[in-house]
Amino acid sequence: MKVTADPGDFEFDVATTALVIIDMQRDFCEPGGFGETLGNDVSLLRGVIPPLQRVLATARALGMTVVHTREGHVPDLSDCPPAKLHRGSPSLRIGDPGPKGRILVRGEYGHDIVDELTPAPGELVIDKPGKGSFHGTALREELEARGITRLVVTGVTTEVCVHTTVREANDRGYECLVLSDCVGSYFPEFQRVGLAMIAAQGGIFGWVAPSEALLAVLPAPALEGTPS
Ligand code: C5J
Repeated sequence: MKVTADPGDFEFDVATTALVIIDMQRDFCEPGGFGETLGNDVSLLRGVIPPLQRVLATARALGMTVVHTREGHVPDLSDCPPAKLHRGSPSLRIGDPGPKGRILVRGEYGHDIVDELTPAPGELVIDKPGKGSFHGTALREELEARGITRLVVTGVTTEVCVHTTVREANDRGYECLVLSDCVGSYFPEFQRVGLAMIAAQGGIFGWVAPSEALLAVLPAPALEGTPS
């Protein structure tokens, strides 16, 4: 299959491509979490959810490998480098109690994925201590075990965890397609430039396309209640 993308067609097949959904956690997408403690308007990320739901529904119907990631730390914060813990002047720091539980701590309500995109049984959930999805995780081994060579990358935020993951994936030999309307930033300028950087120079890190371009080449999933 070929998706019309920037800087050119992205070729893939369903069996060897994973949908990767990065950090669609309450801590980033809802008030009272990590994103808001840093002074961000979290409502800017909510627009990603509807197109991502459509892509996720299609991926599930086609039996594609689906990977969800979550950024966060173990409760004693032993996997959180002091540099990350003490940086900046957020209203609450990582590990502090907030309205959705301890900020960016595994097992807390705020650390989990938003209701609209709850992982289905059998889907991979990768807990990561850093911005990249490969650093400090078994993601590479999990992908290799499933014969995955290409990634369709979505989630938040475009210029931080999405970018870091695409760069890590690129260095590990994965071909990445980033869906422009399924990734989000708190900063419209970073969204624009972040996407441009991926596809520049002949696709220095990968390809970029809107989700409709991908959905146009995938078989439409059967609608619930529709006779087959
Ligand atoms: C950030 C992320 N922005 N998921 N994390 O700290 O992009």
